[in-house]
Amino acid sequence: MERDELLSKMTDAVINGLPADAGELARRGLRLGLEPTDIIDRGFVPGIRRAGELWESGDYFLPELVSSAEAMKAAMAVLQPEIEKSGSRNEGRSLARVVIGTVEGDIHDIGKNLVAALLSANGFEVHDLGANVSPERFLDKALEVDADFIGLSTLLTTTMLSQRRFLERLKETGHRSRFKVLVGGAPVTGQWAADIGADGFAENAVAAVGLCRKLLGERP
Ligand code: B1M
Repeated sequence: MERDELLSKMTDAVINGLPADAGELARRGLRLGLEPTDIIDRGFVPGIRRAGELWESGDYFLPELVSSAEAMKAAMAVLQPEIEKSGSRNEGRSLARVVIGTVEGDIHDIGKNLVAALLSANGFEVHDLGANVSPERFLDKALEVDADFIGLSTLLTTTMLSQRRFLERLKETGHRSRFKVLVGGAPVTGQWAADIGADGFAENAVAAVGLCRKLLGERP
């Protein structure tokens, strides 16, 4: 199968909510020598975005969106370990420690998982707290592992406020200067990051790695 045909089948597998097909197509892409991040960005992400549009326009109901998310996750289960394996591990030393999660009230985790995998592949020690993470858990974990970065992901406009609340909590508890706080997720912008006093915003997983490197004083 040609590369472009394969990528478009990946998109269709997510739109049609077919996890087994998505997993198999991901494996086929790897066998063909495609980069895992390329497979995600050009094959699967267009599918989940389209499913979101169909849901928004009322053509899909929630069960269909859930099936699409399951197909996306099946592909990610194949590709994420490959991303983590592929990276430069900095000869056993981690560049810095990152605590990451999706904020309280939000269960979306596909994009956050991708950011975590890419950071890990690029030599960061990543502590992924999952989704629906309370401000207390973020802070406790960051203190426990002596994190350099705390990454807050959110996909819902309503839960963007949880990012602001976390930064306020850091200030109230006297820990603000101890951690660099990064925010991201589809509705988040650089302006929002500046408004709430975050240290940075990244549009996607590659940019998140660049931003962390930049904040460490390295070349992005
Ligand atoms: Co939901 N959902 N969803 N959903 N969903 C959106 C976000 C939505 C935009 C769909 C729509 O209306 N078109 C909409 C939000 C509207 C809004 O807030 N204005 C929405 C809604 C409303 C909901 C529910 C409330 C629906 C309901 O129950 N009525 C519900 C949420 C419940 C809750 O959380 N409390 C819900 C549920 C779900 C599913 C469970 C079905 C599923 C999630 C499965 C999962 O994640 N485990 C789902 C999905 C799949 C989506 C869409 C279609 C796709 C999200 C995704 O995975 N994208 C989404 C529509 C969309 O975004 N276009 C939608 C692919 C992923 C690779 O991209 O997550 O953007 P993304 O991550 C990128 C960047 O944003 C960035 O890098 C990533 C990789 O490049 N990034 C960071 C992300 N985090 C970062 C952190 C960083 C830096 C960069 O630093 C820390």
